Amino acid sequence: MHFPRTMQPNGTIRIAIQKSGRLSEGSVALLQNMGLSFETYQNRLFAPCRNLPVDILFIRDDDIPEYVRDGVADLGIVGSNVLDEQGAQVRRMLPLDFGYCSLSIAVPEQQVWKSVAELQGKRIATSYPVTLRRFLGERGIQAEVVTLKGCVEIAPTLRVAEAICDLVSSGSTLRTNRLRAIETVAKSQAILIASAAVTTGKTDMLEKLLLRACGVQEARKFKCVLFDVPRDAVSSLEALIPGSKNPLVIACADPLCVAAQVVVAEERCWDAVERIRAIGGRNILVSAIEKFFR
Ligand code: PRT
Ligand code: ZN
Repeated sequence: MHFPRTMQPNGTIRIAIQKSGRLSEGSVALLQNMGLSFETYQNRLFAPCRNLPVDILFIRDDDIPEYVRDGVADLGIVGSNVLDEQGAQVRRMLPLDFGYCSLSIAVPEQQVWKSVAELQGKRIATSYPVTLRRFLGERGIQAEVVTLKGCVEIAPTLRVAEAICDLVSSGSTLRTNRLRAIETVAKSQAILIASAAVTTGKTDMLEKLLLRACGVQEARKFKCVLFDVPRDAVSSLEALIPGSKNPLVIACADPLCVAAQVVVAEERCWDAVERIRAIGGRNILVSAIEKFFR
């Protein structure tokens, strides 16, 4: 695909995201949360941002590493599985906490094989031949890698291969095809990538965008907890709630009570609520954080 130069006035940043697929929604949501304002109508290939010198390119996910490597796009969002397979020379900036899946080796349910070591001399069908060969090589397993573009899961039924190596998320495709995962080759999630060679004149804007992306991602990991607590219990907060160092404490009309605010990791949130209640905390409000810059 060819994007005319006129679409990229000097200094304008280009961000490549998947046009239509599993990463599209998460990618658009991230960019919008970063304050980029652009249209997402169907069949779009290109959208200029209204409020910043940024253009969004909508392309196939497999093309994203190459676009970023060649500097056609400055930033991109792609699964780490694609990066690993292509070995593209790009900078991995930030894991994005969506598009989770694992590249797994699976065998027909009725087979007794329990580990990849038992696949010596067998054929394994995959769309990820580079990653699979590397994995087999590291384990000293001599299996034949059969490269398929898609529909890998039917390879054992068609007797094209004895096993497969494909992406798995819910596992329902494996179950439907009466396959069983026996080994994880790699885990994957969406990643923000950047071009290794940054064009002069773009550095400031790129740094701004990366700061915004980090702020959005960081916010997802934490909750803000606001509550009333007896004044004499405040000193125990720090010991009680990991990460609540230096809590914000505000005086209340009742001199025996204060309002306190702590930021806690999402996974510790329920625990924190119980601990706050245990020291007499009440009116506990737990809210999402939209952006978080440490
Ligand atoms: O057209 P384009 O080339 O852009 O899209 P695509 O069809 O190549 O990609 P797409 O949208 O299927 O996947 C894009 C990226 O999403 C992948 O590169 C992964 O990083 C990520 N991802 C996350 C997945 C899955 N989960 C996933 N489950 N990609 C593919 N799958 C497929 C898998 O290949 C298998 O066919 O879904 C099936 C298994 O899913 P479950 O839920 O049944 O286990
Ligand atoms: Zn693809």
